[in-house]
Amino acid sequence: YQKHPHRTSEAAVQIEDDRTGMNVETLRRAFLDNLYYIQGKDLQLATPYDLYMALSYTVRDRLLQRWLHTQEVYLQQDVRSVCYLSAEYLLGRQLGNALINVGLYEQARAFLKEMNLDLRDLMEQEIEPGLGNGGLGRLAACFMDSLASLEIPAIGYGIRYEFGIFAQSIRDGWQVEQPDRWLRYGNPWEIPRPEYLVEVKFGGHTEGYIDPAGQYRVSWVNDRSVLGTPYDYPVPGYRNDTVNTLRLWSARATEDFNFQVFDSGDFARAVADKTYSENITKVLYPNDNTYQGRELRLEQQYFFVSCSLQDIIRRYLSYHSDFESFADKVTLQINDTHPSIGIAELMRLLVDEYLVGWDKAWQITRRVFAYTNHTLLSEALERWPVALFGNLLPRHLEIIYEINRRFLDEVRERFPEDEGRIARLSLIQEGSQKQVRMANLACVGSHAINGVAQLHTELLKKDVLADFYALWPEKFTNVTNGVTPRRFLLLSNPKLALLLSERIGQDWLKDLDQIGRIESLVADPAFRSAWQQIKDDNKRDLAEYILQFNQIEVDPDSLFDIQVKRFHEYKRQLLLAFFIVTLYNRLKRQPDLEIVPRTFIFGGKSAPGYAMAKLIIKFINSVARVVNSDPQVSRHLKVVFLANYNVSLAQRIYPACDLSEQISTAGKEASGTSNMKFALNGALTIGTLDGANIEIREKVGPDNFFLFGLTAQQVYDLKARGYNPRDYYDSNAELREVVDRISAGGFSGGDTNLFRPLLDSLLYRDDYLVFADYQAYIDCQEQVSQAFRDRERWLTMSILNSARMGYFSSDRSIREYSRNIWQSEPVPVEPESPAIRPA
Ligand code: GPQ
Repeated sequence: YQKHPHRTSEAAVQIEDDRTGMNVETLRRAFLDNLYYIQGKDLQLATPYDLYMALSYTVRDRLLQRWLHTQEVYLQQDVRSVCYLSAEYLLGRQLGNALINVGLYEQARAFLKEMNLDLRDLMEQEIEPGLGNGGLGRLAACFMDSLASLEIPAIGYGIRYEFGIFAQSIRDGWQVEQPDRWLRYGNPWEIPRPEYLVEVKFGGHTEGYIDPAGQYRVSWVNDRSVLGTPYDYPVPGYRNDTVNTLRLWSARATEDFNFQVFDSGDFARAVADKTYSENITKVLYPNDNTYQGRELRLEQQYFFVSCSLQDIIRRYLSYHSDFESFADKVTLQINDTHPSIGIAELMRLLVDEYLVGWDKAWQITRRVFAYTNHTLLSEALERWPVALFGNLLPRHLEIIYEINRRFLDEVRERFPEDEGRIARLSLIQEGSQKQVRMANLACVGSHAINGVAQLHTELLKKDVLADFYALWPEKFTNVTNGVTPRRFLLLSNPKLALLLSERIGQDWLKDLDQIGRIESLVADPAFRSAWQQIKDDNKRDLAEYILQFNQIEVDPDSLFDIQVKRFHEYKRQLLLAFFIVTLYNRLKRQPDLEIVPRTFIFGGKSAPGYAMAKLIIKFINSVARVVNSDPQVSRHLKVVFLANYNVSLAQRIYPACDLSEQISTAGKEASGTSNMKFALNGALTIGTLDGANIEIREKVGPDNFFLFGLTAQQVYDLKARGYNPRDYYDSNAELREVVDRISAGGFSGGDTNLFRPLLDSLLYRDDYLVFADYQAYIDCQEQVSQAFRDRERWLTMSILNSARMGYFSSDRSIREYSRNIWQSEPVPVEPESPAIRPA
């Protein structure tokens, strides 16, 4: 008898738990188990989606232990936590990211391969959570990833929109929107927590009363309320044992039916009331960088902020009996002004509900809040009509008036008899329609205010928030944006990631500055040819996608010239379109002209109500049709519009790019973040001195960046002098030729009206200086072509761009927030048995 018989490797596997085990055999068994018991399918019957779900549950099981353990550690150590408040999180697909962060990507690939399944195919099944519009929402998602990867205790709060950003299709060249029913097939990445339900009040009026201690107080007598249910999403750190939480709120009616109405026999109205409450979290407003004063939007903002603050206070009070250490345990970052109503809400909760005195409450509020501004566009600044605001949130309006009264008294003391200044600083904009200025509320109620790139912060100080800067210069800091290298290099460009790791090890994934070590390989022939090969492969992959979805054959050897981002006049997609028409004109004039072959790729959504942006999309598709179908021209040029640009598509596009278009009017793009993702993947940038372009150029070196155009100062001066776009039209023959061809119906089948609004806006206003920058842009594109002709030179520049992008990791951004704004420290979470970390 042998007590320990010889163990086969299979027997050894048995000690692993099927919900936590990390080796290939255990994973395979767990996958089949989940397929059978959750999806109710076996391998024969399973659809690709079933397989995706089974794998997702298998990964989720492995996150859960770490997740619960992390939360336990946070609670036990009573840690200081970062609460990130954002109306948007543009997460992108979860499965690949979770596999990578938890360290199971290779294992999953291996056991699936044994079953003749392809991991990438399963990952493609996931419908991405599109709970954001663009850069602002994506930044929040990168920050959540970095917080967990840096082991910083944090929780993200937001809204669980039932419909995320609309799906875009292109019909006859026009954008058509379809609702994004992303939850239709279930969602393995969320866990509802109905036990943490909270109530949010709306409407009604306020009443004063004297409390038993003889103190005057106010109570809010609301006329309706809505319940918020949290849905928790795990946020795993990269290869550590931290799993933070993203808590998204979903609105529910307080009672299933209004029984009074129900009893009166009006069943339909009773149900309609319920539907009304649940409308609050129905749909994401599809506006980017514009403000639209809709009541439902304010309801959304207040709803999620109130839910979140109540949740934060509940958690805090489970360990504390008063608010003395609240500001030591909690810090609240507001992502733009969308959550800024939180400043009034925290005051209301402290003063009215927890009976903290005003001064004390104000001291706490100002200590916990910090505000990030994301735009310089004045049309994007939120201003709520006082009447609308007071109807929805009567108590908050009173609180804002009181904050304002005290604030303006202070200002008057510091700047006596300066009524202009008072008017500009006031939280209330006077006039025929009084408005609450949310940016002013955010500045007054925060201890820190930051912009998202150096130039942006400087312009905030000099212009948009100049009066606040004069008052409190010490509150202002800059934190330049960053992006996560896990999703935007490792996951999206696996071949390049592998090359890096082979040459410099894997440290770059946790410390992107390490990517600088490839600079010493820039002359290494094997490295160079591997780099080129990978770019070519990635371009071929994208060409295949284009063939499949657009039925356009593009040349993978051509220069891939790409502009993907939301459509907005300030981002100047038109400038690139005008360059294409310029090349078209040259080729029509001189058919034997030898030009560098280019594939122009556009992608991006327009706000459904933004007519000019939609017309620009139509214009680009019209140019595409003419160019691609003209054999004389399409030998050299192709124009492709990729429909429904989203995070998943972005991940395919960045690795395949040669030239990244970052051509906004200087002084308009707060930072930009796709500029970083492109350069990190070895694209060169053609760009203006705007947003983070400036810092990118500084880091990669001016020789490795194609700069053109007016500076922010020159833009300002030109407008101050009086800008007349007509002068440029009159004096520039090629520009005139472009305009005239469009005007004559050259891209609209002879229709001279279709693009009239577009041309008129340029000829008579040109707010974004397309004409003023046209020639500089065309000249700069000529330099691009010259550089691309010299493939060795281009390759060197490509490598140097990636090598010098270390600074633009969102890990660096988060370290700066932690040090300069949050004063928060990492809290490492130790692995808890029986979780076994893979090699
Ligand atoms: N941004 Cl205000 C958005 O994506 N949506 C918005 O509503 C506002 C700003 C962007 C901004 O345009 C980019 O320049 C930034 O890089 C991004 O926020 C993140 O800061």
